[in-house]
Amino acid sequence: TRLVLATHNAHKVVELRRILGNRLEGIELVGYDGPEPVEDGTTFAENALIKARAAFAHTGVPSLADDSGISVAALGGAPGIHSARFAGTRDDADNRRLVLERLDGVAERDAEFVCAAAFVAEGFEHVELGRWPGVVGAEERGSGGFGYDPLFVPADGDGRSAAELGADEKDAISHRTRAFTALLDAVGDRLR
Ligand code: ITT
Repeated sequence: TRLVLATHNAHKVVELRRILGNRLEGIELVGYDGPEPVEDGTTFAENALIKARAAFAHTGVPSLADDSGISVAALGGAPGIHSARFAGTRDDADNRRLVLERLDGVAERDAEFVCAAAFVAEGFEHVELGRWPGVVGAEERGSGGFGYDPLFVPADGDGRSAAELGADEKDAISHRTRAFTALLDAVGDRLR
């Protein structure tokens, strides 16, 4: 059996292979380099479904997609679904800098990572959300992970940023793990 990972983000592919690998033995996870749909949904869940539907339409192979980002309470939930292009480009360093700039002098730094995990197959679709609460730190710390990880200090941790965690530590509690674990639990045998 094959499953398409409907993302162009290489960091997500790495994490998804780790997260899904041990749960999907015997299933081949294939990458996706087909057309990218317009992500014009208004929620993480809608955009994840848009991406999974586009990949299924293009490949005919049951498809998984991930739409994710960071929501900062003091910024009214921004960057949220606009996380990938918050600073106008797709540059992660620019995006991080802009978040720190917007939070300059702001004491209330609650944030959460959110991931929507979508599965689309013939006549069937399902989406689950995963959340990872924390705060935006005062500055960037660590070199692991990707995207906003150097800024994000998990609430359930020991003060290290997500980029200071080992891959196994991030996988144990991340929004992506929570979303895809819930998806596999809900969809189960349909993946096979
Ligand atoms: P695809 O749509 O092709 O999957 P993308 O990078 O455009 O790839 P999104 O639209 O879902 O994906 O944007 C997600 C952004 O949120 C991404 O660029 C990261 O900056 C950030 N992000 C998501 N998960 C993250 C994580 O685990 N750690 C740090 N940043 C994350």
